[in-house]
This record gives sequence, C-alpha cells and structure tokens, in this order.
Amino acid sequence: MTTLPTSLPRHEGPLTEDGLVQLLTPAGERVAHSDPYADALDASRLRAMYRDMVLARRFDTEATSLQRQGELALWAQALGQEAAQVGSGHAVRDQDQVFPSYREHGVGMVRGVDPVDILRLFRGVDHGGWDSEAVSFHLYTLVVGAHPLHAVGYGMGLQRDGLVGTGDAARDAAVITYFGDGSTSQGDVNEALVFAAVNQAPVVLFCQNNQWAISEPTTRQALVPIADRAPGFGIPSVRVDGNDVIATYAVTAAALDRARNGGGPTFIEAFTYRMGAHTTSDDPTRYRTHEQEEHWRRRDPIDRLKAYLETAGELPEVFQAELAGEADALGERVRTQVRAMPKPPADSMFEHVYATPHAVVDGERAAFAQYEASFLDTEEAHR
Ligand SMILES: Cc1ncc(C[n+]2csc(CCOP(=O)(O)OP(=O)(O)O)c2C)c(N)n1
Repeated sequence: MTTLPTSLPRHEGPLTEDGLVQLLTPAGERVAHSDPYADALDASRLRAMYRDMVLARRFDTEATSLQRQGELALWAQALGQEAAQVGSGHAVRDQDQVFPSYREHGVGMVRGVDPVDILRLFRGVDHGGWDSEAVSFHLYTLVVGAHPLHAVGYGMGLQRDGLVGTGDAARDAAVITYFGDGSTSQGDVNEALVFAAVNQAPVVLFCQNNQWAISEPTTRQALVPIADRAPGFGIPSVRVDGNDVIATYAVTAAALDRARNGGGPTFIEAFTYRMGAHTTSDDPTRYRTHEQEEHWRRRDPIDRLKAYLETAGELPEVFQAELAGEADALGERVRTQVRAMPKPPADSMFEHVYATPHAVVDGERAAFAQYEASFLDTEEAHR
C-alpha cells in the first residue's frame, strides 16, 4: 500500500475539517462569516431545506425496507448525504440541467421528481422512471463516471445556443453533474474535466466524497484531496463540508452563478460520509469500523440544521408535527404505489433507446418477439 507523504492532508475520518468551507458547525452553530449566498437564506428557506432533508431520508428508509421485503431489486441509500444533495439542489434554477449518478434522490426530489418514479428503475419496471425534460433532471446513470461527459457536452450546447453569459439572469443557464469520489478514478471523468476546462463550459462538477467507492476508501485512490486535482486541469475547485447544508448551498450557488455568467467550470468536493451501505447488496461491516460510523453519526447533517433552527426559535412544534405527518404520508404512498406498479410489456425495453427509428433496435425487437413466440408455441405443444 502506498504511504501518504506527511505534508499532504489526509481526508479520511476522524473528521478533519481543514480546508473545508463550513458555515454551520457540527453542533449547529452558525460560523461568523459573511457570505452573500448564505446570508440571503432566511428562516423559511432554511426550514424548506430541513423539510427536504427529512423527506429525502424518509423516502430512503422506505426504499431500503421495500428492498428488504423483496419489492425492489436493489437500493442505493443516500443516508448521510442529505445536506450535500439538498443544499446544492436548492442552488439549481429552473433553466439549469442536472446530470445525476444513481444516488441523488435528494436532488431529484428538490427538482420535483416524484420519489415513487425513482423506484421504477430499482423495481426493474422502467429504464428511467421520470420525464427528464419536464424536471431538467436526467435519468440515473449506473455506469460510474459516464455522465459528466454528457453534462459537459450539454453545457457546450448551451454555449452554442447563446444561453450563457448574456447578462439576462432569467435566461442564462448552467449544468451541474454529480458523481462520487471513486468516479474521479475513471477516465471519463478526467476527459470531462479536460473538455470543461478548454471550452470553459458552464458546468459545476459536484463530487460527493462520501469516502468510499464500495469498499475502497478514497485514500486508496487519491494521494491528494480530490478537489486538488481540478486546478491541474485549469478548473478552480473548492472543498466544502458536505454535512453542512448552508455551506453546500452557498458554494454551489456561487459556482452556478459563475457558470451562468460565462465564468466557466468549477469543481466542488463536498466532503461527507456514506452512513449506510453502498447498496443493499453490500455489507460495510466487512471493511469499516463501528467507531468510524459512530463518529459520523454524531455529525448527522439533519441533526445539525435542526439544532441550529431550534436554538434560533425557528422550528415551531406545529411545523415539526406537520412535517412528521407529511413524512408518514410519503412513506405510505411510496409503499402502496410501488406494490401497485404494473409490469410493463416485455418489448417496452426497446422503446426510447433512440429518439428516431433505428435499424439495429428494430432488428433486436423483432428477434425478441420471435423468441417470445417460441415459448408460446412450446407451451401450446404441451397442452
Ligand atoms: C464503469 C463502471 N465500473 C464499475 C462499476 C461498479 N461500481 C458501481 S458503484 C461503484 C463505486 C462508485 O463509487 P463512487 O464513485 O465513490 O460513488 P458512490 O457509490 O460512493 O456514491 C463501482 C465501482 C460501474 N457501475 N461502472
């Protein structure tokens, strides 16, 4: 195993917050620091973020249970990453585009994706599950690191359509793409950084460093903090405390504004922790310690904002009671609607592969129909 040079900061727990932008401490105290984006967040907006984090977590918990009951084939939990997702998601405007990987449930919910639709993919009844154009939130990409290239290409399209740096805030658009620390080891992500830099694409490359690529810790993949790689490509970067929803919002809002205004790409490393398993097929007790999990449980992003709002007298009991009711209703709806999802016709997998007719897909569809028909014949022959 490679030994890290001692002069370089390690970025594996226990928590080292050196170099991380943090505006809300783990105890829920606001750091005395003026930031125009954070300062603009009033109590009602912070309550909205709190609500989104609570609902995202409830959805996640329900989905995990549904997988355990055999209703979903697989589930990728986002437990612990709610602040990184909801904070950055709140910085996205309607005209922006989001390219997620497969764990961005919180961002999707902020964008207006019905969480039930997210489960269509994980139940195996749909390749996607939602109308990505309607919510400007693309379908999940399970191929690690493939989609930052799509995001950069989309951003270059925005440039060519004259939708960047026009000075019209309602028109100027940007792209944000989400990927994990492990994904930065992929060639595709590095290619995306090259293209983003040389084209000054209006893209925010948002890395959720949850410290694990399945069982592989970040320290086995990078000898420097992940964010330090981006300047080598010519892209400015920032490390932010990913469990701090205020800081995550502030740095993302600034980076998206920069992109919309024609300032080019920014790389954000949101340093967080994957509190659950990689997916429901994974057993993290095989590769990490109970102490480390406890250490991070005490830095729960939802508890942190809750403490802050409560101390400020901005989390009335009636709000909390209504939110608890809303979370229960969401849970009930998710359970009922997932179980009721109809099985799609088998040949629907050939739909929406290409926007226009495609000879290869048409051939595959015909071959599949023939294959299916052969089973019918066999069954009839046995009657
Ligand atoms: C191209 C490719 N290689 C390998 C895999 C298998 N795989 C699925 S998730 C994963 C780890 C990803 O880690 P990271 O990028 O840190 O994201 P996280 O799951 O932690 O959010 C791997 C290797 C894959 N899906 N795609």
